[in-house]
Amino acid sequence: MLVTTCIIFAVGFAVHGANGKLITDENSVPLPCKFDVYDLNSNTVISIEEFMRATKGFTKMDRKTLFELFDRNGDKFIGVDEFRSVPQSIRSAGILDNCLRTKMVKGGCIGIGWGK
Ligand SMILES: [Ca+2]
Ligand SMILES: [Ca+2]
Repeated sequence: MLVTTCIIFAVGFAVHGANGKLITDENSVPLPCKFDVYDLNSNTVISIEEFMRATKGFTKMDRKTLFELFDRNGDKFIGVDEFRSVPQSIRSAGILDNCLRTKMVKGGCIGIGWGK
C-alpha cells in the first residue's frame, strides 16, 4: 500500500499541467502547506477571503478555481478534511510539489509536509 502511494506521487510529478490550467511563472510563490497558515481566524474552515490572502503571489493557477477544486461540497469553505485530501486534479498539476514530497522511510515511503 505504501509503495502504491509512492507510485501515485511519482505519476503526479510526471503529468505536470494535466488539467491544462497550469501557468508557467517562475515568479510565482509556492502555496503554503499548512492549514493553519490559511485559516487566519482559526475557526477550522478556510473562507475564500482567507484563501486569497494566504495564496497572495501564487500565479500558477487561478486562485478562485483552485479554491473551488478544494471546496468539493460547495459550501464556500474549505474544511480540514477537504484540505487534507487533495483532489487528484490539483495533485496532477504539480503545484503542491513543494508540499507533497515523498520521503523514504523504513518499510516504504510517505508523503510529507501537507496538512494541519
Ligand atoms: Ca477561517
Ligand atoms: Ca467545503
